[in-house]
Amino acid sequence: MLPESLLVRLRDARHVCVLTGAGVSAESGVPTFRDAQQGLWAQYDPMELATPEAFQRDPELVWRWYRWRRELVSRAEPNAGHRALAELQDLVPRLTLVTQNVDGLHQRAGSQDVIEFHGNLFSNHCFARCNDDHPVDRDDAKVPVCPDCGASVRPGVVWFGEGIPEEALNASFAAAADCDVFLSVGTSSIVYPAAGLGTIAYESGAMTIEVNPNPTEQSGTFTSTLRGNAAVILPKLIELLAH
Ligand code: BV8
Repeated sequence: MLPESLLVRLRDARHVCVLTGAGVSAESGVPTFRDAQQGLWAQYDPMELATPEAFQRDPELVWRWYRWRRELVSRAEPNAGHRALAELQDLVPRLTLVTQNVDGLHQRAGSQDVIEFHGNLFSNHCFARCNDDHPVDRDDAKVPVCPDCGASVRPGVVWFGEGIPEEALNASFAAAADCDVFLSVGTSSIVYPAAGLGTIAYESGAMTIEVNPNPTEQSGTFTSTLRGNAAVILPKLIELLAH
């Protein structure tokens, strides 16, 4: 059951900030980042592939992995958890949705102004960053070549060791510091700086809630935790909030 104190705080909130991770897309059939990879990719550790060094070492391998993920995500549908967060934006005066996910499922569920903290699977850009926009529909089987400078084209995601896009970083930190309620949904709270947002919110006086079927490294730092799946807990939260 959901704590009455959370419903009271949500009803009175002027600004709610939500951080989502791969667990929100789990019920859409998209493996979480630390789930065992499927098929051919079971032999690879995502941490080893999601780096600029991996792309420089073997661009075709990394490009194929992202192409496989794009195809998998294209076949997936947003789930009740994504849809509940899209409804939440109409139930509170201000909602900031920050996602670590690169699958675009929040936007397909109807969420507006999603902050994509780690970029998006369906955008590509020149590896030499000669000009940051390339046709989104470049999904060739082989690594495309930048038409302007001849360097490789790479997926438009933030790899380990790369900085978060400045606008996304600043907007997310500001929202965490300003919100009255912070929901951390479906993330293991391992990857920084995203994993630091909950603490910023808590130290700024917000009520912070972790929604996750499993405990995480940061469970003890939240005001409270709701143990369960996002696609179950979030719709229940919306139902109670809307009535
Ligand atoms: C950076 C895009 C500096 C690619 C990803 C301290 C400060 C700053 C950096 C660091 C730091 N300490 C360490 C670092 C380095 C590193 C880092 O955090 N490493 C970790 C491993 C310790 N951070 C970085 O490199 C970041 N860059 O800070 O660089 C810098 C600054 C300026 C200039 C240059 C450099 C960049 C990190 C971004 C990496 N890119 N993704 C891609 O997707 O291929 S991160 C990747 O992990 C995904 O985006 C994923 O979202 C993210 C986090 O994982 P989760 O989403 O939490 O997923 P996970 O599988 O772990 O957990 C799923 C959870 O869901 C579980 O808890 C499970 O229980 C739960 N769950 C399951 N089912 C459900 C559910 N929950 C609800 N409902 C369900 N049904």
